[in-house]
Amino acid sequence: MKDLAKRFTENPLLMPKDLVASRNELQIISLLNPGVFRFQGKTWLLIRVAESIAQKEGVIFFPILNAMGQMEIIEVPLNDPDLIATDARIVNYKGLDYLTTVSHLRLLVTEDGIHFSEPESFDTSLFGRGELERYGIEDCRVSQIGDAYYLTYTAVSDSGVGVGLRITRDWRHFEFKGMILPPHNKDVAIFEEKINGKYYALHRPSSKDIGGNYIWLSESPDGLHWGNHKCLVKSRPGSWDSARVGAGAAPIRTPIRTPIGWLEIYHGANAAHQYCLGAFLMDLEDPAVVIARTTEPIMKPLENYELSGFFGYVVFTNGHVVDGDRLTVYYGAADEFVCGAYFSITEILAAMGFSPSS
Ligand code: MAN
Repeated sequence: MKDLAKRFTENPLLMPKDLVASRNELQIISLLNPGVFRFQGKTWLLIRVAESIAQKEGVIFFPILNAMGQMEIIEVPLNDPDLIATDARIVNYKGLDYLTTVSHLRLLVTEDGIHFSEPESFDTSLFGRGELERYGIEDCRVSQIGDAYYLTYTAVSDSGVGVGLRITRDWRHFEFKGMILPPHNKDVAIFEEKINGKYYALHRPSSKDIGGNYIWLSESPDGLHWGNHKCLVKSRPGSWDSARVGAGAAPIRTPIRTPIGWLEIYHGANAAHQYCLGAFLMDLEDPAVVIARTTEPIMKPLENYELSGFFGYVVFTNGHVVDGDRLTVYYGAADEFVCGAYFSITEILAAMGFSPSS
């Protein structure tokens, strides 16, 4: 069965061997989940680079950043009875969770939307900083509000998974705003326009007990302090998004000529950790009102590079570019590659029951 995505024939656009690791002794395991923005007339990606050291047989390593921001490696024999290593992404050792890789963010630029390179005159790597980012920083959304770029990313440490914020105007200097939403939370997409004088953001708190992995909306007077939280979109039992849902990039005011709402592309997964994309539409004046949501995925893993990799059967997006009806989505495939696909916004709206004249 097909989906609504028109994948780039050049996919995968980026794979681990295309970039150089941040340190000699490290190797890049995955390139994935890019934030996307326009700057100086070009399209830029802020991709997640997941690194570890070369694996040896019979031993597992998991890297963490020490207080100086340098990587330290913990090494454990695979047959250690205190080790639970059933997921390629996370291990549990002596009752504590660790990631198998540490991620940083890397800046890339493109002229044609397809070929990317690290811009020479920029410091292209952003690393985790401080105690709450010891396991790395991941999956950054970039929202442009005026001339400011808001970077909201997953900050991981032994204290949990929360959301960090850095703000830049020139991609050379960054204001470090610390953790804006505490654990467990991720997938924060700030709206790129204020609504009735307030900032809005989608986010994804989760509870291990009552509740689930749902998309929430919150508002803020200043883009830093968030409140009036409302639960917006839930996982659906029996569906492709039965286990978790999370926002992609900033909502799109759409269609451009006659706005009917805020369109959000989101990811959903089932209990088997199979990730697809869907969409929902929020009211233009009051985004707490969800007008419509797609039933079937608008994109699902179909190509080899989506079905197998570091963690197979995954398409995940947190970055796109809008040009009229054309939505260019950049996405992580199989948690290992960066890929691109075009969508028609009209077709996504049609999948929710809106025709161009309705
Ligand atoms: C999940 C996955 C991983 C990620 C961790 C921490 O397990 O999304 O890729 O590293 O959460 O954010």
